[in-house]
Amino acid sequence: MKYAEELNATTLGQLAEGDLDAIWVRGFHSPERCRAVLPRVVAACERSHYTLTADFQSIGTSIGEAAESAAGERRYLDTAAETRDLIRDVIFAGRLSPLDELRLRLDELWPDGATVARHEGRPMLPGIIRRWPAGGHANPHIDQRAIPLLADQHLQRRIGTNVYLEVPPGGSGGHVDFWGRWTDEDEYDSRRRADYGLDRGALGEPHWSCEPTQGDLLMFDAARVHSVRRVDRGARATAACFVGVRAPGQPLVLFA
Ligand SMILES: O=C(O)CCC(=O)C(=O)O
Repeated sequence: MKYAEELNATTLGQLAEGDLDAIWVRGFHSPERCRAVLPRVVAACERSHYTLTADFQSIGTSIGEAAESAAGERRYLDTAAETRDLIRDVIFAGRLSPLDELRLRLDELWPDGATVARHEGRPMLPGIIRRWPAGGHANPHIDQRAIPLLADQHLQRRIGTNVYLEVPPGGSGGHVDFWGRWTDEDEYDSRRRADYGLDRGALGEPHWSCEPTQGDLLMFDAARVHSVRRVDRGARATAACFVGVRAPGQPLVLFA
């Protein structure tokens, strides 16, 4: 895995082209500002009802849930604005959230700007908050491009994007583990577990493991199999979205 430690026009272009696997920026958001929002993150996550798994919590309805059924897709579009406003107005309470800040930076760095993805004229969700209490994890998976809601975006690459608002104490899990790139999404579907993702036991040792610290930003090619290692102690919370790369001459699109 090749990664850069700075987000700039060059590294963003390399990640979009597949010449880099990840960009890991330490201290993208200050730990103090992360800590300030945690009580509201915990409260919102405790109230959430994520439908895909009990392995972690996720507020609102995510693109992963939208991909599961037509009803999920409708719920996603119907709730996107209220989830966006909850994150902006209640959780970040008037201060710029790290993902809103990232969107500004991407808009400035990418030749054709960056914007929130739209589906049939309706804005998609620009970001989400997830939380892993102790014991939480996420199975190895890729984040697919071939889902109905993304069809009209014609994505060339889907970049997983996470800012770490809370991390477990060092060495207590929560690492992001990476394996190889999976390009055939139909074959991936045929190997999927009944709930989501792949069996970790079938993959062998990860090729790279990232143990982020509070406030870090990690962007990576979501076609690489990745997982969240079990949180042994403490908790882990992220502000997360995807950055979609389209054909040359098109803006980047953000969705969650
Ligand atoms: O929380 C993370 O570090 C990775 C989450 C994840 O699996 C993803 O963004 O697809």
